[in-house]
Amino acid sequence: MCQIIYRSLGFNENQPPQTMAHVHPPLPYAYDALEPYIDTQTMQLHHIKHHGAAVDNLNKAVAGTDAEHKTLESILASASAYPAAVRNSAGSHYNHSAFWQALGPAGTQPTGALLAAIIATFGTQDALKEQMNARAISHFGSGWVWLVMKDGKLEITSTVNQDNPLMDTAEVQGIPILGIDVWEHAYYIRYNNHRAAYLTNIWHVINWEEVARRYDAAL
Ligand code: MN3
Repeated sequence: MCQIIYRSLGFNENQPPQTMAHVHPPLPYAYDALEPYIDTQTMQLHHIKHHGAAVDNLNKAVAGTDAEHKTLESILASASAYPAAVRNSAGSHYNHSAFWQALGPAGTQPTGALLAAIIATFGTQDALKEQMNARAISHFGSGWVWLVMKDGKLEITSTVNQDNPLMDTAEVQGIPILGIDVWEHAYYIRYNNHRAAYLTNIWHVINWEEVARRYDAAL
């Protein structure tokens, strides 16, 4: 299943070892595509500077170590075995790559098996949003809130810093279906300290087609 996730994010595990350097993928839409919910300046800084630095730091942190030729998924699955610089930058690279793809211009809605699972688990789509937002608002400091598949069921969890549910260190391990960045850099320019307002608005720009695709792949 991890292979599917890995490929689905555009990484190619078949690259020969000498070209295994981790690559910063381009944003799959324009920097202003999420306006007015996520502003252009935030998207530029977040994608180019924050995510770009994570990829650079990851390549530096693994250089000359036994992690140098490991896939990103392999590093995450053994996160406890690596120093903080590797764990943080690998997590950041995975989390942000998945985040960009799970966002997109407003207008999509959950459908099919994903919608059925949301109704079965949370009652309504709004209840899912409310529960994820409550988890994100109560999350202290920087981190991510997640919708994961665990033992065949949807579950909400959160992780600190750049950790994620694929890491062997995660309190709740599962397949990430949707991750929302709750670091201040994700919202501070437009929303200042109003994390709740950011969380209310981000649901307008969730790419439900991508989220449903991940759910189907995880089944
Ligand atoms: Mn971020």
